[in-house]
Amino acid sequence: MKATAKAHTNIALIKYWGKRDERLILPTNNSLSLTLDGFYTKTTVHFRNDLLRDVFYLNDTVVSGEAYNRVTKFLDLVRQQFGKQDLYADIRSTNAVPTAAGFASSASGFAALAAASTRALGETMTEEALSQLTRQGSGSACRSIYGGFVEWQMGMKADGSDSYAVPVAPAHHWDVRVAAVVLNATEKDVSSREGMKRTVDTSLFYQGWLDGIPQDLIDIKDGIRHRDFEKLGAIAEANCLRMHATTLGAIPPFTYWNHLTVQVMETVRQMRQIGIPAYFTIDAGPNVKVLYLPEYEYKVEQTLRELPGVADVILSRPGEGITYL
Ligand code: FM0
Repeated sequence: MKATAKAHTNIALIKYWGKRDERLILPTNNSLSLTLDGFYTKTTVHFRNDLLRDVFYLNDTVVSGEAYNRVTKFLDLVRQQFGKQDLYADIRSTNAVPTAAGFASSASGFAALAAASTRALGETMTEEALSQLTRQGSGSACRSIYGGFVEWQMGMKADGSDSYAVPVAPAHHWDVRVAAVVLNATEKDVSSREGMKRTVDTSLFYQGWLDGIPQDLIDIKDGIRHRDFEKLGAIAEANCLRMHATTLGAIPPFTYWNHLTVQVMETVRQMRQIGIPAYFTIDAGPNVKVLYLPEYEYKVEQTLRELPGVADVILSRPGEGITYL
């Protein structure tokens, strides 16, 4: 009754930003991401008859509070799905993602937890079913089941049975790199969950965000198919800007950017002006991810590291989907 799985995080190029059902985690739009090899979570789940509650260790430290509650709530779903209501687990996760740096460790975390917990119960699941289950832990996590370029199809059904990720192109299709720029002083005050809810409920710009999605998806998939980096980068950057624009139209308004965020965005634009193809994308926090091609790696990394306020630059390649260890 024990299994270990590894999952990588992913960066959204077309963002998931808003839910139509909060309990089942059903989104208002399709999203598309690239799985990254640089950041991953390894999780061992051991169901044991002698436990009266779940115990969860992250990087060898026992976890309580909100993070613990999200994990046990997710395992409740798993237990319910497979009729194992009274079986509790010892869960050990290690994150090769700087959790405190504001990276979405929830994507790799819930994907690894879903894979390890179902395998520990002896269940073999299709990737589609695993993605559906993972989605209910954290929406963006359902894309981490697959490697490379992945689309989360929002689905139409009220029960969520048609809302899961599908592969678009494997990791080896195209070596697009991502530099994660870690900024100093990144206190995150609005979670993605809270931020997207406020935006859906109140932002005057939300409909505009939704209106842009279908064309973005068509164009970015075309860019991926033809390995057209300028096309991929320009669409990802514009999509990110429109997502962040919705936060400015919310009541009360908010933004995830600080002055260092804007400085990195400006630097990326300047790199393009001198002939370095680089594009940015930003999630629900101030850190910036920069997309580039391998031949520009040295220049991109040096330029970003020289900026004041940059604590670290972590480079990543396309990564693989779930693996069992
Ligand atoms: O990854 O409420 O998955 O598509 O990262 O747990 O379903 O943490 F930029 C924001 C991720 C949102 C875009 O939201 O939310 C993306 C974001 P949950 P998530």
